[in-house]
Amino acid sequence: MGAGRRGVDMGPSALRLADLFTKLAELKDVSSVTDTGNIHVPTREEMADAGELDDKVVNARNHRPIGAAVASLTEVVEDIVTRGSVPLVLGGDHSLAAGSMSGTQRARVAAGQAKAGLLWIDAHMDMNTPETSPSGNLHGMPLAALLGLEVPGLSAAVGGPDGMFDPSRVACVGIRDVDPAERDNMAKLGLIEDHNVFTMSSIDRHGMANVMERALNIIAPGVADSFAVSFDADSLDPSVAPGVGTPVPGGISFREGHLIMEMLARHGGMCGLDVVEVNPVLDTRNATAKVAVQMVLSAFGQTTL
Ligand code: 4U7
Ligand code: MN
Ligand code: MN
Ligand code: MN
Repeated sequence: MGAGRRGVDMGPSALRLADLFTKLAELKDVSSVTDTGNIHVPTREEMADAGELDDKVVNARNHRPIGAAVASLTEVVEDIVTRGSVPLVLGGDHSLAAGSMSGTQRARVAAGQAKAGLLWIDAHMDMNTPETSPSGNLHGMPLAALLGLEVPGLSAAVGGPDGMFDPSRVACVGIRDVDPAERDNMAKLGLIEDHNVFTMSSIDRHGMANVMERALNIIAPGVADSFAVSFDADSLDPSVAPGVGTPVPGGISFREGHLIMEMLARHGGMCGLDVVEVNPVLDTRNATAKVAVQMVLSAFGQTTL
């Protein structure tokens, strides 16, 4: 309900079909894997029957049902992190990150641990608010909510300062489509190109290895620091990942994607991971889920030798 096109609700099924869980369980660096199943999200049809569809609400469409689903995700993730596990959250549209990322952060704060940094891998900044959004789709707003800007539904799911991230510990990689007024929100929070926002142009100029070294220094400046990762499949080039609702040409290549994940794994500080916006309806033979599975395996330590 947070995206402009339907079908991302089938993303988790597509990832399961691509053998995500059996392959993860076979990795030597992973001690155990549990699929805790789906978060209940009412379908568009169920919402319509109940008279609760609010997709005509201008500039924050379906924020009530989305807010309820994302708030339940916050709780589930908080519980997983509190038990000492690393949550891998499969989407679904990117509005879910307001819950997955804040749940991880809230659990850390509650346990007296230092806050985590955040790596946002995306073609988009997802820094819109209803005031700046050209579409009114909530999947373009989760990072804004996580950094403290007011977004209906999502801010309540973030749940205040404990669930929020410090903008100085946020880095974005793969960016190539930012809305004009969204730039004002970025500037307000100190998100600056080539400092903590690595556009495709930054990657072209400096190379992915250099960009990721700098990103890691921002999200985890200290040796013992942890970071959470929100991976939007549309960060990848549409030739590699065609099954997404908002494809943008000129994206991250298959090898660059792997390099990102391998560098994160080598660092060792990843405390949570989202894989979002996989839409099998728009895909070719589940190619996007398959490549996303490869990314996840690299993030959890898979190497060639
Ligand atoms: B995604 C967009 F206008 N910026 O807000 C918007 F271009 O989670 C796209 O990154 C948002 O896939 C894309 O609707 C959200 C648009
Ligand atoms: Mn996104
Ligand atoms: Mn995106
Ligand atoms: Mn998208």
